[in-house]
Amino acid sequence: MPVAYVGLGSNLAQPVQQVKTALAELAELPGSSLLATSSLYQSEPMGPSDQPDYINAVAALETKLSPTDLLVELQALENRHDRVRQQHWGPRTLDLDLLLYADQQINSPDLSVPHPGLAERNFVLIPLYEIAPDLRLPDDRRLLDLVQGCSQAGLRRLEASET
Ligand code: ROI
Repeated sequence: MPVAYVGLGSNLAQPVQQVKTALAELAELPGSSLLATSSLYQSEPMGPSDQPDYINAVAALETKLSPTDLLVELQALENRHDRVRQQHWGPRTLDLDLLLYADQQINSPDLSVPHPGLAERNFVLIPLYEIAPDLRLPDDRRLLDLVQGCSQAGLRRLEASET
């Protein structure tokens, strides 16, 4: 079965709780099982800085769902968390990004895989590396090299006692 990686982010309405609940809900998606979840990380906002820090994590799912069907499920899950799209790159209760789907490269109007921001975002790379240290991107770049090239500034792994 294909393995997909999903990035989670929240900076509103009890972000730690949002992310923990969403991880539990990912485990319940149809035709899917949760293989691994990263620690939770606190990260400074990318984009406008007049918003709270984010809580980020990454999950690995084994799934029978196609990339499009998985995207539909992720969007439904976001909406159940009262996701409202306000300003571009503004705060959000829950953001679920389909980061990777097996070794597929997809460029359609509503889905780009790998996620276009993946290689530049330490709050994605570091949690992903925690659960998939040997991963290569579909273009054969090693995750390790991307991690070594990214700054860890503004990113902090939460201790279990903080979650
Ligand atoms: N910044 C951080 N640190 N974490 C996110 O998950 C995140 N998500 C976003 C934008 C607004 C780009 N900034 C973020 O969508």
